[in-house]
Amino acid sequence: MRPVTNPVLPGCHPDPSVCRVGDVYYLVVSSFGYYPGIPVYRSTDLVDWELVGHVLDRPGQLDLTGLDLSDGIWASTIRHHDGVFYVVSGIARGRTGASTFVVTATDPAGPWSDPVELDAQGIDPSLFFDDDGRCWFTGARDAPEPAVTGPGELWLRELDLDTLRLVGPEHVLWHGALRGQWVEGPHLYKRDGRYLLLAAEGGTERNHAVTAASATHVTGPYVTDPRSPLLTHRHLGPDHPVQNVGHADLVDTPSGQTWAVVLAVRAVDDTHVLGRETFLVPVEWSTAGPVFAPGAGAIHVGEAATAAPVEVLDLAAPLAAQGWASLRGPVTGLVEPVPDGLLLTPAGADLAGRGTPTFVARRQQHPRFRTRTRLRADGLTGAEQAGVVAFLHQDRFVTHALGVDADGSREVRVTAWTSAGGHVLGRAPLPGDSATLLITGDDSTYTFALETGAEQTVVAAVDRAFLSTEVAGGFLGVHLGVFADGASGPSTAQALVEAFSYEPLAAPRQ
Ligand code: 6LW
Repeated sequence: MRPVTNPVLPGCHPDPSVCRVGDVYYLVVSSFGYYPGIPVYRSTDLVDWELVGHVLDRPGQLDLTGLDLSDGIWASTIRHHDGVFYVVSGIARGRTGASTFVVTATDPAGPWSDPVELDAQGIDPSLFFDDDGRCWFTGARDAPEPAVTGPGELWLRELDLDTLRLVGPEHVLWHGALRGQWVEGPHLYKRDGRYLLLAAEGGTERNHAVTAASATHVTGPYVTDPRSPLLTHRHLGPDHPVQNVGHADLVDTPSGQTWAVVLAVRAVDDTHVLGRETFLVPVEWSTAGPVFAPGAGAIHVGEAATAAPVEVLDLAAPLAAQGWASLRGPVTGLVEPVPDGLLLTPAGADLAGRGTPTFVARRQQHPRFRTRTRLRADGLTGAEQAGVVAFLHQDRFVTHALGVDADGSREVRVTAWTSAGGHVLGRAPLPGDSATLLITGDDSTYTFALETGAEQTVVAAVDRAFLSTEVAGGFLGVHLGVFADGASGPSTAQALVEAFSYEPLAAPRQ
């Protein structure tokens, strides 16, 4: 096994779920309002992951129109049984209202089936295949009483694999170990003849924790593991660089070593912008049950996490295969690869709305980075603009775009957007039709600059906390991308993204 460099999936990759088939591991994460939905990653060592496809990549499978970007696809589970891959997931509308579905595939790279809706309330569905081949569905839903905040009850029902329907009686499994907040993210396993139930508790913020219970029968009764929480960073204080650890899924290597994938955030000054990321943690077994990160006490960020190569947008390959995504649906006709670039046509839908604007973006995956975008725009009028964006969600983003000023002269302007609208932070005149736009991020600031030859002119800078989850809310991490909006009707303007690169930057030497 290679040394673990955490996070193993940097940037917004929360709620990881993993399974193994032979020597190969497959992992899915939440995709919220992004399209295509539910990325599938493949690995042979649990450390290096390659994007191989998406579970929901046809409009007929997924309708996210009108949703808050932090709603949509939440925690899914991937499992493999008898030659078939299963993903159970749901479309969340608010933290407890979700429609739950199951999809299947024989190749995890796709195609996946159309979703089959399940008669299940709540969130965070999971599947467990018992030794006798029966499949058990578990999920998290509101508890009747005593009321806790968020889902407080983990429940189980059998899934009939022939009809893909939930059948038989429902069983309430557990109300968590901490009796506090958000008992969710259940996964069931069988170990040494006992059924092990893992849960995420405390909410996905600083109090997040992995807890456990076990039972002799799959339907219960489940007895709380008194060592719970089995993994958390809630006690390490706000200065620990890794926070919010929780939401574990277990997988065994072919030689019997157990690992957990969990979500966690990299916090700086008690805020994070990268979203919840996927970390890998070793697990050992004691007579009392699983021991997470044995002997280590805490999870740390690996050095190599900042030493990744520059990534260049490959115009000849599909955008989704390179980790680019749009908002709530496909952008056919709005964002089109052409021989000399990516053609953007300004749409009426804007980034602050709940539709599908002219926008594609990829995750910010490193605390320090630079994007460099060469853009040409023709015919922009009125409020139309085209450029680059550091985007957290529809109520929080910063655009760095070509447009025209009140006199009709070309300019570049940087605008900070909140739910109250846009606030222009800086402007610079633009002599021609094209510009090289830079976004640079570090531990304190996002800087938006114009590059002319060897010269860089800063147009505006924004405090990093402006784009953080702690300040702006939501479940997401910053994405970096290109967009065109502001059209009041069919637009004759067009923008061409001639080149885009994303470059991780090393930390300054102390
Ligand atoms: C996920 C749930 C959660 O479904 O956040 O706070 C949701 N907890 O486990 C979205 O990631």
